[in-house]
Amino acid sequence: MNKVYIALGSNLANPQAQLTAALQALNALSDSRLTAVSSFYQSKPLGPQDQSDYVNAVACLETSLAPLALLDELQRIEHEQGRVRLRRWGERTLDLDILLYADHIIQSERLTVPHYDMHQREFVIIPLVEIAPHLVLPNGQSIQTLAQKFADHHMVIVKHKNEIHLEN
Ligand code: ROI
Repeated sequence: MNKVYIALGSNLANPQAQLTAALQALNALSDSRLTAVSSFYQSKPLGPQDQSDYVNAVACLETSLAPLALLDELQRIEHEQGRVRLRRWGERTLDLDILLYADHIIQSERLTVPHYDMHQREFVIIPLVEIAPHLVLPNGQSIQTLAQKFADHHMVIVKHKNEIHLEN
């Protein structure tokens, strides 16, 4: 089994419900099990400001799916939840990004892991440190060090992780 961290984001069509449905779908993947889910954070958009705030979270999935097989599944879930993406850096119903896949470094046409911009994004790093406070990235950087940069973030928790319940 491989430990994989997945970022979830939505700012259309009831974002909290989008994330909950996506977590349910991740939990139902074959040869996979969700082992941790962060709180849901409301965050200001990165990109054009004339769009709604996002709801973001990070989940840990233990899976034996290979990276591209997992990517196929994430894209299937995005499409099954009626993914719309209206413009580049714009609003979307659901984004599922592989942040980390075990300690693998992947640079292929379809997939870059670790996620190319994760260390710059408070809506990724803060939920990640919540569920994996001892994590070290493949380049040796600790999540604690990365999180220090966002110590004064202004995101609000809209659903606490203890309130997130998934069915089997
Ligand atoms: N901004 C926030 N706050 N959260 C996201 O998940 C998000 N996703 C995106 C862009 C448009 C870059 N901005 C975002 O894809």
